[in-house]
Amino acid sequence: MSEREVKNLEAIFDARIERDERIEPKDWMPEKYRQTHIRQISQHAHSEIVGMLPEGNWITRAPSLRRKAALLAKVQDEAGHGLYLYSACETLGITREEMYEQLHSGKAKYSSIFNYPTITWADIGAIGWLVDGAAIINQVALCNTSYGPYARAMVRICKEESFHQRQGYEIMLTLSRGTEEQKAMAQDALNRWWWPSLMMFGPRDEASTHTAQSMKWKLKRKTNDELRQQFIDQTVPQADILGLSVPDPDLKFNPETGHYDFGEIDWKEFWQVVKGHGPCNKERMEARVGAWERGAWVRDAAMAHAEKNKNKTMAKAG
Ligand code: FAQ
Repeated sequence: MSEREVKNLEAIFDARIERDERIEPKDWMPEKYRQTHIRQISQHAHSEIVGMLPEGNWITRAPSLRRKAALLAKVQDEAGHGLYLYSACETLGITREEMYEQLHSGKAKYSSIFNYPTITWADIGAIGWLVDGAAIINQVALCNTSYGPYARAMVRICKEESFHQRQGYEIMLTLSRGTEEQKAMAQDALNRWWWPSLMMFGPRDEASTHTAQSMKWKLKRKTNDELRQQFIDQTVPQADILGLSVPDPDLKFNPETGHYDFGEIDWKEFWQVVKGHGPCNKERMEARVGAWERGAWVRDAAMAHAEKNKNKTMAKAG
């Protein structure tokens, strides 16, 4: 294709973005748009399946049958979200195997939040309330993203995430209205999950590599800082209802801006976790790589079965 032809296609593409038209898999798109989407969607998919691990840790120890059933369903939903997202990403021309390889080799990232341990049952409440709460705020904006398959996956995922958030909040409510020990356990979980939840939204806008371009392409509809502020404004009143205190001495409602001012995030900790040195990075990767290796015989058997069926069908067709 000549340079002029590419320029023309780019102009048509930019105009479609400007008109808020959805870009679909067979449409022409700039290579950088495709690559940026592969990066973000695959990292999002990896986050869903790695995100199953901290909660999976509590399925056998949930305090009642009702809690166990709800947690099991939630973790299964996360596997489903991973599958929608891997499928959406495959429409951009990358295979599932390539994506897994990138996760296992450390080339692709997954959300920093899943590198923290789940020490008590209250952590399951805090994850639902805070981590799913943060995920919804980020993902509601993505329901309107410019790439069709990603936007459609997000609509479905958000419906399920709002159930997850409520089950987490209900655990926190039960604990905070329980015995002194239970309330202390809920407060301890909030203390440990608050700051990592704020980090989920990514670096400050001025330190964000991709935000400016992703906003232009309408991949992102809101910046990292805008979403983080929205999360804080929404979550602090929920903590008040629980009677728990947010572990930030600088947190204060600002009547002039109508938002909460908050303290400095420990960005050194964030980047350490992102670079693989968080409390559970090693354990998470061992679990994922181990599952992939142990599942090899299942994949081989499924492929052999599909091949056998294909041969049978061809023999019948004559
Ligand atoms: N963790 O330039 P930006 C969930 C990286 S789903 C690790 O601002 P971007 C559901 C970033 O990749 C949670 N790395 O990047 C659930 C980039 O590095 P790269 C996941 C991070 O992409 C709940 C570099 O820093 N959600 O929780 C993080 O424009 C409960 C520079 O950053 C999504 O993935 C981080 N937190 O903005 C499941 C949502 N933040 O790739 C189970 C979709 C940034 O150049 C249980 N993703 N980095 O090497 C997004 O909205 C965006 O990708 C952001 C980051 C906002 C996460």
